[in-house]
Amino acid sequence: MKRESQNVGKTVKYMKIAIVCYPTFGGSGVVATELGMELSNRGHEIHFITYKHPVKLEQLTGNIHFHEVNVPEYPLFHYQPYELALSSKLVNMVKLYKIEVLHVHYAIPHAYAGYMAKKMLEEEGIFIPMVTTLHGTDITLVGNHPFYKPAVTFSINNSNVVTSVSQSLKEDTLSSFKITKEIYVVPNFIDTSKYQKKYTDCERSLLAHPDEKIISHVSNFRPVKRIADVINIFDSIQKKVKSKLIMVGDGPEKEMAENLVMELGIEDKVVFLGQSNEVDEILCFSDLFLLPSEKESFGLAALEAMANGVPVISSNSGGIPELNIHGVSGYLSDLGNVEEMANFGISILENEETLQRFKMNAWNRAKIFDVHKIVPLYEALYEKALSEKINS
Ligand code: GMT
Repeated sequence: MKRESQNVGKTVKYMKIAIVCYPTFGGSGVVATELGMELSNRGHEIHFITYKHPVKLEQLTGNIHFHEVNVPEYPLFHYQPYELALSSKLVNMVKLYKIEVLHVHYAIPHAYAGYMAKKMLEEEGIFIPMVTTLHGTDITLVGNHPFYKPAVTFSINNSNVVTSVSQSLKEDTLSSFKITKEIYVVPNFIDTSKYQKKYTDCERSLLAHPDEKIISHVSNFRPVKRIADVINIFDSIQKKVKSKLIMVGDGPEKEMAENLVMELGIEDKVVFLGQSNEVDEILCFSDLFLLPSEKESFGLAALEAMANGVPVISSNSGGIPELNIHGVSGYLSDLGNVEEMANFGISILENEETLQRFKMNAWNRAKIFDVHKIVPLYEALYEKALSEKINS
């Protein structure tokens, strides 16, 4: 079936696409889910295949399906074999729904399971191309471990198409692994049309007094996010600019963060909200977003903040400089330079005109990463992967 694509004015074939991802609040799962929803809006049939209903998947429509991967418990197994169950599920679903493209998000173990499914299907004369998207920690942290490296290298090199979410992640991948495939950079994206109204209508008085600024941070509170830096940056800012810190998310560093807040005596100024599906509702109240991460392949949380018109104070790690522009949409500092980050934050917050300028710049920067510009890049890569069947 042929149709006109919404943006690029080029003919795109409707495809049946399986998306394998983590169903959690993590960035890779969010990107995969948003991608599937947008592809379905564009007419494709989408099959999410994972162990739980993806948290961000709002509703299942006629052309969005969810297939749960179950791993039967058996006492002999010290570790339950998820990859085995996933690859078998993929084989069954590809055959049942005549799925044409397999898009796996996060190399471990999805690319590995996808490769096994692809090979099993080949035995039955079915060719299914696999697109692998590298998201960050699958390369920079977990995948780099010698226990995983050979399998990660193999699965990347045996994907039909490989994408990474930033140029920086592409370079990290090429320098840490022996990669023989071309890696295409397809950045994270956001549907900016959802934010247009909220950005101007936001009722910030619900969270703070009119003379207080609101600073926020959203993450999985893992060590890589440098949660102590977030608290210390805020502590310095609040000494100069009356403000509140809203911490959204949950994870291993939360208790440490709560203790640090008590030690600093700023309990009345810091709110821990836990995990939330309403991040935009919180961000739209915010004046500043903090992301001092040690590693960040792209920084989806920062893009979400910018789409809400929130300037970003960040480290210059990984792919963040490809998103946040120094002195325009926020500021970037060397990792751990808490004092400079705080001073940059103060310089934005203490002057209303400056704050408004940075807010507008953040919003304009976010528009570069609009879903309608980025998703056609994935569509083109699916077509490229499919063409390998015709050419082989
Ligand atoms: O940030 C996290 O720790 C979650 C992680 C994930 O794997 O879900 O996010 C990664 O993928 C996101 C989506 O592509 C990127 O925006 C994040 O920068 C990246 N996180 C890291 O590289 C630490």
